[in-house]
Amino acid sequence: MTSATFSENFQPEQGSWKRYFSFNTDAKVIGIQYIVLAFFYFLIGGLLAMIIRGELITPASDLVDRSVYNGIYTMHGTIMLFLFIFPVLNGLNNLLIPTMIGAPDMAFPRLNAVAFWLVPIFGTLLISSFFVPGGPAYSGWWSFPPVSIQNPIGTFVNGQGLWITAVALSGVSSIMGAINFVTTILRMRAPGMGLFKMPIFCWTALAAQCLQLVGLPALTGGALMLLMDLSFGTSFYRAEGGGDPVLYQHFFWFYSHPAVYVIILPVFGIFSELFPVYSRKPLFGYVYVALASFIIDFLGLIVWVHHIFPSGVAQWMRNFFMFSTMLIAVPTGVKVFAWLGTIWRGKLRLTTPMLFCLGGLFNFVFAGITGIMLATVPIDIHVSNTYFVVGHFHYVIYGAAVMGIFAAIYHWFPKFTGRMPYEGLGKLHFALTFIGANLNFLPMHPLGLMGMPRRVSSYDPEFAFWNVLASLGAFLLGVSIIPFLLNMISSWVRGEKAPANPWNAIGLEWLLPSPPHEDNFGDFVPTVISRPYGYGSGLPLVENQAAYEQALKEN
Ligand code: HEM
Ligand SMILES: [Cu+2]
Repeated sequence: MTSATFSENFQPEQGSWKRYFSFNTDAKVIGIQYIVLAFFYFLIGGLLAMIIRGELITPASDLVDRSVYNGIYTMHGTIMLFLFIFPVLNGLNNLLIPTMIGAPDMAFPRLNAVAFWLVPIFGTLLISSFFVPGGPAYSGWWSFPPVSIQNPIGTFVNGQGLWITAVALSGVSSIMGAINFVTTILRMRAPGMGLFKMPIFCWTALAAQCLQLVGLPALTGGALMLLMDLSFGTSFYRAEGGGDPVLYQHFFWFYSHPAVYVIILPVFGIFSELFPVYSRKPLFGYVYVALASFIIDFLGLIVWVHHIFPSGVAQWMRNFFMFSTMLIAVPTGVKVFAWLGTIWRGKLRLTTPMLFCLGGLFNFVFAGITGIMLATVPIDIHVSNTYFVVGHFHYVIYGAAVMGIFAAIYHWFPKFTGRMPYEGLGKLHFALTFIGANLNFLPMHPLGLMGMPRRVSSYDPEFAFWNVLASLGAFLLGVSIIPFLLNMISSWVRGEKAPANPWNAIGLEWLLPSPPHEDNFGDFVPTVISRPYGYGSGLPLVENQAAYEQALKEN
């Protein structure tokens, strides 16, 4: 479509909904495919969470069998991480990276589609393990040996085997994605967009995807060795055959600690994009926020042992990993202060996306404090494997990351669907989520300090009070999804038509019609002349900005 004229290129595209069910190589279609599929799995993972919290509302083990319970929390964790959070972020990357940097598509569009279609394949493999003899894997989402290399039913097809295969495939898909995102960001930016004129979301995506490239081979390789131990009787991790079970823990956490930054860095990017828009102020400390992402990367790669303090590691290692973990508070703090500096004395507009950002930031700061507590070896030894840990990471993941993702969805919804989301439903969704998440996950901290272990389906009655609160919070979170789904479906079908730039934001994607044309700017790629976030400065972002805005107005 390179023969379009300037104004044709600025007509919104009318596509058929059928392309969302096809092997399509347009990054915007793939992005939406990822996001919708991820939310399908979110509902399944959420249903399992409801069963977990339903079981835990009373001290007795009365809702599901203990062995079923083990399978349920394992599948909850695995689905939420590998089938919800990573796919949904890849979806945002697909939508935002090419449009934000002025590229027509990803660098390798077919590879991109293949990476996406692997998700329903390994998702089906994983979910089908509910129906194989012996049920799904039950050794937790980390699958530590020796539990994970027991093959009690002795067959090749079993829940644990399916789990490993799915996780390995997820690794393959994410490696494909990472190669694509890194190449796209480094090679396909619009003229004039030097690295320090790039939106922060692209910086954080770049940092996150570099982590994927370093960490995923360890996870994928480690998982394949686990599969061999499980199915072919090798002894990589089998102590009786001379293997070392702790070796697996190193492989696993060498990836899975950085994975938390793969999740949270893009959310930092979202905060950095949205706070300036809804405060009408430039991002405070742009350069420091950008560079802090890579300092977090570096530190994130040398802290993984904090997950295995109690598994028997040398004392010097404990000290080293305790201090390296604590150091991450510095670049993270730089970002938090930059956001506070951005909203400080700004003209705040409390729209749905802004509320999700503020709530997410609040929860993130709380999670940061409990994170420093966990990094301290004596505290960690005390609360490790208790509900304190479950509380901490759900504050990070639900409280901050999922909230940030909702913020992003509301903010960019008009751009990619061409329709406005409903504010009232959005605010209701926010209120239920914020209250539900805090009610659900705050009580897990006193529970952990009191000594309630995780991964149990029954507990001492002294823990009952906080568990009831947590379960009520969980059910509230379950309900919170209803206004969200209602909003997404009804506004997409018959919401008000969205203008090109409904929030008055500055950024290349807002110079495109809503929804953008298949090849984005086509032949009319703008030349970037200033830094992003020039709110209040009056400086144009690109050459001939007025012409772009005029063309948009005429269509
Ligand atoms: C309504 C929302 C949620 C509730 C009520 C909930 C509840 C729980 C509970 C009670 C456990 C502990 C299971 C146990 O140790 O016995 C758990 C584990 C876990 N959750 Fe969630 N969760 C929710 C959402 C999420 C989300 C959004 C994610 C990630 C995106 C997530 C990731 C995990 C992980 C990784 C585990 C560890 C699984 C394991 O122990 O094997 N959860 N969740
Ligand atoms: Cu960690």
